[in-house]
Amino acid sequence: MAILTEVKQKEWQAAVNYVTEVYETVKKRNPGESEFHQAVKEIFDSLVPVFAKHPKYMEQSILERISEPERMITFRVPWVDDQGKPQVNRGFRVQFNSAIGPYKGGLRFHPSVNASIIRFLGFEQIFKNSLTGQPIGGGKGGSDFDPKGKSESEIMKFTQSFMTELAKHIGPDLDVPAGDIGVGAREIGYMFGQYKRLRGAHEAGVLTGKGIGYGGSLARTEATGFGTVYFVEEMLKDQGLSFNGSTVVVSGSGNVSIYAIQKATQLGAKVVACSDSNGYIYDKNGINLDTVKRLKEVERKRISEYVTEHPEARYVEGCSGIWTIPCDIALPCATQNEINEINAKVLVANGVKAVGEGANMPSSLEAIEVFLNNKVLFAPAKAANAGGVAVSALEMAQNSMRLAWTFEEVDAKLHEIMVNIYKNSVKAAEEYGFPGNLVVGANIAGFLKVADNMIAQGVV
Ligand code: NDP
Ligand code: 2IT
Repeated sequence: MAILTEVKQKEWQAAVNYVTEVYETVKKRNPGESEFHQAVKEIFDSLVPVFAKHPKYMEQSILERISEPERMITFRVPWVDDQGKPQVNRGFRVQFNSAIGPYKGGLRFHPSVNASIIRFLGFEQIFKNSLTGQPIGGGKGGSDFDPKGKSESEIMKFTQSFMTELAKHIGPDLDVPAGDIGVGAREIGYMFGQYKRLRGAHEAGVLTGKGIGYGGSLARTEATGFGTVYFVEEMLKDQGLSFNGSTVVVSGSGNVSIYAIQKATQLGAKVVACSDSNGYIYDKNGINLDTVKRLKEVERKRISEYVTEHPEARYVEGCSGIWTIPCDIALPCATQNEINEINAKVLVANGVKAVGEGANMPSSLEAIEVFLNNKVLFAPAKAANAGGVAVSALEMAQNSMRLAWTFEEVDAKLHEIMVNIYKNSVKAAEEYGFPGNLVVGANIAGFLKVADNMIAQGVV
């Protein structure tokens, strides 16, 4: 027995050494890319039990291969503003991994976009897409273009110029972009139009999140927010808890937030706060989603405007203060690293029972530690927000079949996918010795499928 333990310790140490070594190489190869390093660290650390049990992945240099994108494209995006002045932005597309399907992942338009952000998002997407059970590889893209304050015509000109270059690198069986921060139905529409014009063909499956009239899927708009709530619902159910009667805080007020608020409310929760990058609103009686939808989806205004229509609510400048509001369930749905260690400690002190990540990497590594150490039920982004890309894959399937499912059909498939992701994450966590730790479980379950299929396809 003592010998067995010693052998196990040796294997564990070999796995730790391997992960540490490859992580150092990743840092050296991608200097200064802190978000990418953070995403890599979280995943690599979770995989130690896998390498300790199955040294074949180390022998196959799987981490070295999986952390280097198959292709990273950067390009100039020139456009002319309304004053007639030429402007230049930088465009990106990372085609990270195609082991289980064509590259798939969103496009982000935000001034903070750089190589680190794109690489972190693309890396996470590999494992998230694997978890969905759909045949999609990992990719991501975007630009440092700031859509805020731009006219309709500037948005169209920029978006067309962006697609003029991107079109050379994408296709329904090659790489299928969709939306993310700053890219919604309007931008997807302009991009699809430009792609169609350049290709001279209506290849519906080249983009997802399209309008319903030209190949979009019903329930794609709702999918990420709904999916996050479906996942958290499963996690709560396992502990005899539910959304019904709970107080919920949702950060952001964009696509993911709005539909997370809608579904949580439908399940009987009271959502008391949401935010944008300037500040947050707090309405103790529950926020009025119709107002938020109109302000954000139609009028494209700031969330501060909410209080002029609802004087009973309060607006507070600065978005991180939202985490000081006592709640049972927190759903960060805005952006990366929006919950730091201090925010996490305050949430715990105020009695938070569950955290569900609708955004990508919204909790810092230290914040995740705080949640796990304090037995907060924690639904990690890769698993919890996979509903968006899952329904994107269903959109691709409908495009290939040239037919359209009803809202109810797509929503039922989404629900089933989220339940399966939850079950598979729980199972992997248990099997590898970390019961209840969904960070470890989701990372391992997502990794194994990709790694096995990379090995099956040889060193490419
Ligand atoms: P939207 O552009 O629709 O909304 C983003 C929201 O987050 C806005 O309220 C925005 O405020 C706020 N926000 C953005 N950047 C910051 C920032 N730096 N600081 C504070 N607040 C910020 O994007 P989505 O809802 O689509 O995306 C939100 C998150 O969900 C992202 O992390 C994205 O990667 C992730 N995600 C999205 C999916 C999708 O299908 N759309 C799928 C899976 C994950 P403001 O208006 O002031 O900028
Ligand atoms: O982060 C994400 O999963 C998305 N932005 C959605 C990607 C997609 O292809 O639907």
